[in-house]
Amino acid sequence: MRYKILSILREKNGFVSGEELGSLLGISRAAVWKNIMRLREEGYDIASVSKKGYKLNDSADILNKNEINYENAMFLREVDSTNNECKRQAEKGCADGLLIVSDYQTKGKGRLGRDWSSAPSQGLYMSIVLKPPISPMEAPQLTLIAGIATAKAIKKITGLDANIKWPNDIIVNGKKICGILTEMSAEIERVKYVVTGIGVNVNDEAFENGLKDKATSVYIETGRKYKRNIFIDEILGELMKYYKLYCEKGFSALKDEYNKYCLNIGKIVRTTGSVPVKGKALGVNDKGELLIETDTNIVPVLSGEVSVRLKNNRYI
Ligand code: BTX
Repeated sequence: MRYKILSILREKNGFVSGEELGSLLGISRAAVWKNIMRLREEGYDIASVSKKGYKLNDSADILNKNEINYENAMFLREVDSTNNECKRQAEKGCADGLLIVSDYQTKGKGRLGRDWSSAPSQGLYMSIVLKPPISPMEAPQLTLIAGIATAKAIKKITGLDANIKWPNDIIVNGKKICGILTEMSAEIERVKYVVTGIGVNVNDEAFENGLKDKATSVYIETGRKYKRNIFIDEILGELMKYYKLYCEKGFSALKDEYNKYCLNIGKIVRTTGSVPVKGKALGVNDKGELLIETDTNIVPVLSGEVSVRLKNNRYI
């Protein structure tokens, strides 16, 4: 009921009396008031003025199911990590496509046990459970697909020139604005499920010392605060479109799109594995491997890390 009140307030875009709301919805004025109080508790900014009624100030950045165009979603105020929660839900047999969003992560994580700084109500922390018909070797491709979807969404919403540092970082003006972490549960031949987590720095005003030089946010880059639900809708819209194509045709159908955003191309890179490969990055191949042209041959690198040259701590 309260979300019906919300949509009426949005539609009318001005004051609506309690009486009018009550008669439109067939409830008493006292019931209207109760629902208004609940909406306020959820963070909606609703003014009430005697003899005029209620008016919504629709600029609040609120995350809940009602604010996005995606059915299969769970919203949490706080969680250790949305990836962990997705894994718990997947182990309980949740449906393909379950999305989990949290306003805050107490143990947001990156790759290889690293932390993902997840300040309350600032960033977007979302993960999705996917059950693609692929082998475990192919699972890292989901990171690349999420990368294209997110870079494209950031570009579309903000106009920022967002690009991907292979495989999983989205970079704006030389600094990391988003990270993507894919984890999986698999049998020998087949993936049981994949969890792809996306963290976007949206409204963060600053980063603590260790991150100051390498992290940025949409707010820092544009000077504007954004509603995080806009990012959820845009990222999911793109992700589902690319995911469908991927399930039908494989990663080769998305390779060119990825390479459009891949900022490593043409740069000298070095892998950080035990036997480092150094050379010029040529882009990804049909499997999503980064091709590196060394002095002697072209080497495909499947996953892991590549370092790119930094200038003043920024990716160039
Ligand atoms: P990564 O291992 O590539 O990057 C982690 C590194 O990035 C950290 O060691 C730190 O240097 C830097 N870093 C940490 N926090 C931030 C930040 N907020 N902005 C920019 N740089 C940062 C990247 O791993 C994958 C991150 C995925 C995060 C999402 S959030 C939703 C989901 N839940 C979860 O626990 N992880 C994913």
